[in-house]
Formats: sequence, C-alpha cells, structure tokens
Amino acid sequence: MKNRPGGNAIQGDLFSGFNSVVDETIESMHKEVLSMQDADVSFYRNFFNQQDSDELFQTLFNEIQWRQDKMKIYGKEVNLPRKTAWYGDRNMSYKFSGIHLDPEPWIPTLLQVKEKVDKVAKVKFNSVLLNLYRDGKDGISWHTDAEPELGNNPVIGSVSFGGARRFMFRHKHNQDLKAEIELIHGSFLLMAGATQHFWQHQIPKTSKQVQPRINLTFRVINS
Ligand SMILES: O=C(O)CCC(=O)C(=O)O
Repeated sequence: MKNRPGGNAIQGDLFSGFNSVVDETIESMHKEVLSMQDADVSFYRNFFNQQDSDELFQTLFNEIQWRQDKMKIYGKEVNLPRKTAWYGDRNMSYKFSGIHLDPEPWIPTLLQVKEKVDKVAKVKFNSVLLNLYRDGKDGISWHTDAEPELGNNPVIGSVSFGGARRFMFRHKHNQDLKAEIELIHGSFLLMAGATQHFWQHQIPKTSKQVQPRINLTFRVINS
C-alpha cells in the first residue's frame, strides 16, 4: 500500500502501514509506528529541522574520516559500494563483512546528534557506524544488524541526512511480508525488539539521480 496518511509504506499481505502517536519524550516530536509483525520499528520524519539537517550534513561530510573499505566477492577484492566510518567510546571495536574497525573518538557534531537520539530511543548508544552514499550506485544489500557484539535484540538508531533513499524490509521466514519507507533528510528510524531476528533490510542501488546521503546507525556494543 502506498502513500498512506502519515507515511509512504509499501506492504506485503500482512503489513498494515503506520500508526501515528505523539511521543511524549520530546514535545511535539511525531512518531510513526510501522505495523510489522515480529518487529518494533518507529519513524520520526522531522527529527531534525531543515536548517539543522543541512548544517549537520555538511559538517559530517567534511569532518568525518571516511574510509573506502573492501569486501571479497568470489575471492576477488572489490570496493564497498559506499564509504564508511566507525566512531565510538574507546575499545568499541566492530566487525562486519570481514572488516575490523577500531573506533575514532567522538567529535562534537556526532555527540550533538547522539544526545537527541539517546533521549528519544531511551538508550545510551556507545558507537555509530556512518555510511556515505555518494550517488545511486552506492547502496547496501540485504542484511540484518545481528553481529554478536550487538547482543540479543539490539536497538539500532538510524539518522539520515541528504538525498532520500528507499529503505526496504523483508521477513526472513515469510516472503509475503515486506515493508518499505523513504528515509528523508533529517529523519530518524528506530529498530528494536526482535526486528533483527526476523527482518532483513537494504538500501537498493538506483538508476535515478539522487543526492549524496549520510546515514548514521547508532549502536550499543557489549564489550
Ligand atoms: O543507510 C542506511 O539507512 C542503512 C545502513 C545499514 O543498514 C547499516 O549500516 O547496517
């Protein structure tokens, strides 16, 4: 189903769009809850206003130490289709797709974003994985955020700045169950509960003209 009031959701048979409620943790912050079986996903579309979002995009683009990591496909090393960075508390190392990352120390801009994210998620995140999608040729394929160091039922707080991109979900055990949301400039997506056990997500590549996008996924690493 597309363009329901309150959000752009595309659903499989059992997906019934959004419920809208007002989150009382931050006054007038509007929370949309995605009706997804076996999941706990909510969305705050105007988490940061336009001006703050523009400034945060520019500062992160310039100040983050972006890395071009590689992955192996059929024994051949190729560039990841995006740039990445890992920031966090000391010793919060992270491993994904065979890549080991030691954290860069927090910078003020990241702490500014984290303060707001922590408050709404009611979680004290200790690390953040950043992705820079330069254009539509960059993306991230189907996966779950379920590395062992994230523990059981990880909470993932995902902030987006820059060009809007499709964020797709598919259920791991029922192919009829799908969901999709457009992650717009200044938005915040919160995944919690059993979401990572039951659902995979991706940002598909696109042949459309899209602006560069920065995504921050805040995580709690259990050291
Ligand atoms: O860019 C996004 O919104 C998703 C990023 C993601 O799935 C990840 O870093 O694991």
